[in-house]
Amino acid sequence: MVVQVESRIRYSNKRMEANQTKVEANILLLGAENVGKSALTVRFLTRRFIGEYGSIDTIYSHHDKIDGRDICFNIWDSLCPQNAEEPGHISQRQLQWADGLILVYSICDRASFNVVRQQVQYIRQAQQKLSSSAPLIIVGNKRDLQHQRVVSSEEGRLLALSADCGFFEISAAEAYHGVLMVFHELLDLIREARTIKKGTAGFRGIVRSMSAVFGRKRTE
Ligand SMILES: Nc1nc2c(ncn2[C@@H]2O[C@H](COP(=O)(O)OP(=O)(O)OP(=O)(O)O)[C@@H](O)[C@H]2O)c(=O)[nH]1
Ligand SMILES: [Mg+2]
Repeated sequence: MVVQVESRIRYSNKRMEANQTKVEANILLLGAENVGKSALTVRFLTRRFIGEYGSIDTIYSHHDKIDGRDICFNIWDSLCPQNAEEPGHISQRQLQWADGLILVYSICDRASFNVVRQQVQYIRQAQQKLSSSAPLIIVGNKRDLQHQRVVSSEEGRLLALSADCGFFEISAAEAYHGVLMVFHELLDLIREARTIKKGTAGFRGIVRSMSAVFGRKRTE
């Protein structure tokens, strides 16, 4: 079973993207060590759960066709820096690269939930400075380990709501479907964010044209 909370803002942008043939999305996975970032990535790419993944920091490219459109997912499966003082550190390069982010914690690991909380705060502040609107999805993984649960669904959902993020609880070990939903939801949010950005740029263009016209009138 997958628990999901929709992000607050949803617009249908599929028609507006109709003239684009290919969509490319850079997706960054973040979170503490051992929460299942690689398991999620590999599940999405191969539909399989292989158990052990090693610790590697890699960007994978994955081509797909969704609603008749070619999609290229670039997925950065990151490593949490081994820095006890700043476990949630995110580099500027990562933030500038990402069109959308997946923040993963384990429902059995309170410290990993705290890392995600810290990362969400950091990203939202940094995004204000960078004027970035890359969407975020929080994922509580290892849902199959109910007997070891220490973070409730409610806590995850509340954190997501407070920072306007999507939210899912899944088990990368048990099922492919939940993982697929996470990536597809994030793709939808990325496309919506792009549509809004384009709309804002268009509106700014109209304002600029109008001021040019009125400006000229004044000097005539
Ligand atoms: N029970 C269970 N185990 C999982 C799940 N997802 C991942 N694991 C296990 O958790 C461990 C860590 O998974 P990884 O995918 O390597 O975690 P990671 O976040 O990529 O870890 P680092 O790359 O070291 O930061 C592995 O032993 C996985 O088999 C899950 O949904 N349920
Ligand atoms: Mg990993």
